[in-house]
Amino acid sequence: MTRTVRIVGVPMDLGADRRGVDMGPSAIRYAGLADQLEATGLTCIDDGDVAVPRPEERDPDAAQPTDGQAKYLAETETVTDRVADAVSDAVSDGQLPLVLGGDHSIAIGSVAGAADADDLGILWFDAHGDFNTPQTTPSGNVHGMSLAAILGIGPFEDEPWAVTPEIDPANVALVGLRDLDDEEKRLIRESDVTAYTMSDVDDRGVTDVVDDALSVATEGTDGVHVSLDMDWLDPTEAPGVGTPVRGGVSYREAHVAMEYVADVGDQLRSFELVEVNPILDQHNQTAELGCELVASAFGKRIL
Ligand code: EXY
Ligand code: MN
Ligand code: MN
Ligand code: MN
Repeated sequence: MTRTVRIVGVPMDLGADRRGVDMGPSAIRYAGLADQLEATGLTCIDDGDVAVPRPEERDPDAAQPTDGQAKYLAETETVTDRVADAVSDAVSDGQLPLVLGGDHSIAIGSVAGAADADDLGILWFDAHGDFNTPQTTPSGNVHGMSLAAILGIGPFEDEPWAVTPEIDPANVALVGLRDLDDEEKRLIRESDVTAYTMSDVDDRGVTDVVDDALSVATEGTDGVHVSLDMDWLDPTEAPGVGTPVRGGVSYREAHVAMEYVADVGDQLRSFELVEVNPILDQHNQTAELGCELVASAFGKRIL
């Protein structure tokens, strides 16, 4: 890959319950992201962080809804617009945007910016479906709704800031599912997305599944957005995540999946690394592993 990588940090934690994921961008940089990318032969520009509304900037009177709603939706809209601008600017400059989270709600902005009025596919690595809506959510956390928001599922169809109309659900693949809510399962089944659970990975092997998932996201599209939620991996490999779930992929399974991503070459439109929460780690190992996986996705090879 010869493209220049544009790093965009998004210290966002309003979409999740546990504090700390706002430190993800710093932890990933501290883990040596720039060195990993340069060792892969890539030039990278670090645009710094998108501004996330600080507590003092928020409307003190805005009562945060209780369960069954979406918390911090106004702030998420602001962050979405800022992320979309940064990502769209990188794409229009012919660069490869690398978005660093921050909780998974930032994907709403990443995808909006990456689509750039083209037909974009999405490959979503995650233990979770992120397919809840404000009506079905058990937590009110937008990081559990971000893919539903992008696709305009349910009440999100009335939130134009959240929806990327260029995304056809038939070009969306989820890989690694193992923790879904009942209503979320129904919404996934009713949609045209392709969902590969960890049972599929067990049955077929990760390379077979990722190969198929990449076909779903690239065939008939102008490019693919890859969203890597670090809770896709097993918590023994990536403990520094806000919503860990046992039974994730191994270190080598994650790397070979990223090597398959690298094989799509210039069809890779944008990439995001999310849900790194360094305060839940022992030695920033989740951020370090995230940097390694990004390098594999951008072409680093063992030999
Ligand atoms: N399904 C649960 C919820 O909607 O609250 C948990 C979601 C976790 C989402 C993480 C980012 O992947
Ligand atoms: Mn520009
Ligand atoms: Mn997620
Ligand atoms: Mn997740």
